[in-house]
Amino acid sequence: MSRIEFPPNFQWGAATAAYQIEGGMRVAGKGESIWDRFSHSPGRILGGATGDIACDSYHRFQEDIDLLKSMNLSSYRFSIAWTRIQPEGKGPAHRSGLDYYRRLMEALLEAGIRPLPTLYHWDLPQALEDSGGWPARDTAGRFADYAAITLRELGDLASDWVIFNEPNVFTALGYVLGIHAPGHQSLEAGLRATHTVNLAQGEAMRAMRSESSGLRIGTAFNMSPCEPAGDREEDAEAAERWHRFVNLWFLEPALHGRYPEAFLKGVPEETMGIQDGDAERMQAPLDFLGINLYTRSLVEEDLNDAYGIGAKPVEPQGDRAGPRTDFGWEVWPSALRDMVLRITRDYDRPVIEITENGCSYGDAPSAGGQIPDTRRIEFHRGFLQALHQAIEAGADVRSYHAWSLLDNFEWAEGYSQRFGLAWVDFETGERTLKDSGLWYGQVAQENGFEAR
Ligand code: IFM
Repeated sequence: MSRIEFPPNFQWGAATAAYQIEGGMRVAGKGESIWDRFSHSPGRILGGATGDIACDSYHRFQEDIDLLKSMNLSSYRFSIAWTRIQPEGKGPAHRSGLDYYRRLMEALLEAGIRPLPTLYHWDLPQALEDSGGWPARDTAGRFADYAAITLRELGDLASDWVIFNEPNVFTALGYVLGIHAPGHQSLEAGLRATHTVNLAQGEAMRAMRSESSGLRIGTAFNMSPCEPAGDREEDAEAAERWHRFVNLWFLEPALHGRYPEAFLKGVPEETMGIQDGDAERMQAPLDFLGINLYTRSLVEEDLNDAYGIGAKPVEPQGDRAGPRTDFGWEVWPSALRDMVLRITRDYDRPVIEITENGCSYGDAPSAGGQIPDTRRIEFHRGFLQALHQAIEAGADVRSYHAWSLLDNFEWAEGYSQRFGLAWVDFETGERTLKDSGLWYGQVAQENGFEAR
């Protein structure tokens, strides 16, 4: 057995998001978000679940911090609900919303834990959706105003900030596929949304920097290494185009002010509403790249795909396939190594933070109250081992955040998918560390573990 040792000062953390854990939907003047509206619309969420109460972290955040402490974690990634700061998505800051996040962040600092806030984890104010949502160019300016207000008021409590969570996911699922809020099904709206988000990323970064100095700013990109499904050259080219769309569509504009060549017929500039000067506006020289990674993508050529990318992901089959989580996602640990090394190679060794990685398994408390989620331990062990290989090969990775600290509201799946290191009893709100949480706490304390 050899020991896997992470670099000194490596940060061990866990992640959550406002709508998924906070509850407190009707308290202290909070405005309605697209997820409040969507989850209350019949037939949208499995079992009719909503985030009205969720893990009740709005009232129980000290218990969450106690869990982080008991696992020896030094970083907590959470998100700020825009509608607590600006209930209608514009106008002056709402004092009680700011006070909530101030109390949370002060308590984290008190516990010796880095607060790593995300400005946008999918909960757009409904009032902004009513005036066009992300497909409307104006939303970029509204977002930059919100970013400025938030940094003005809370910038003294955190130096490290994440702008967006998984822009490729919320634009595709919310505007093209319609399975997430706000539930639209329009390719054109989805493409326009991607451009507004890219503009917003640049504008928000400039606004944040003008409010507070010494910030480290990143975005959490949902990434997945794209491998050709077959041996044909066409599949290899399709996998490369898919990589550009899935992994780089929000990264290239930020770092280089341009869109990657993902589409067969070039970037659909007119559909996206690209204007003169946007190349400069989109630029956001990120200080670190957040990577959220769950699985790999196998891709084959499909010249009839709706986007015009000429590619589609396919399910791994037979002996090429890894085991599945309860969500059906393939467990493929080397995906994390491959993705981190590809980004390290192509972007001149950027600073990387793993902002999410985790798995859904439903293991429930045994009669003795213990939660024996051994598959989750194996999942994290495998991915951490792969991440360590990437670091050994030269990647500059500074942190790892398990998704998630708590079982929580898993979007369209309601409460059916449990990703937590801690079990949550949704009747009582009680939290109990699972065996994986106990194991992860030891890894954090020892900054490594014995390899198998
Ligand atoms: O729960 C989500 C999270 O909000 C964003 N990344 C993926 C997680 C699991 O689906």
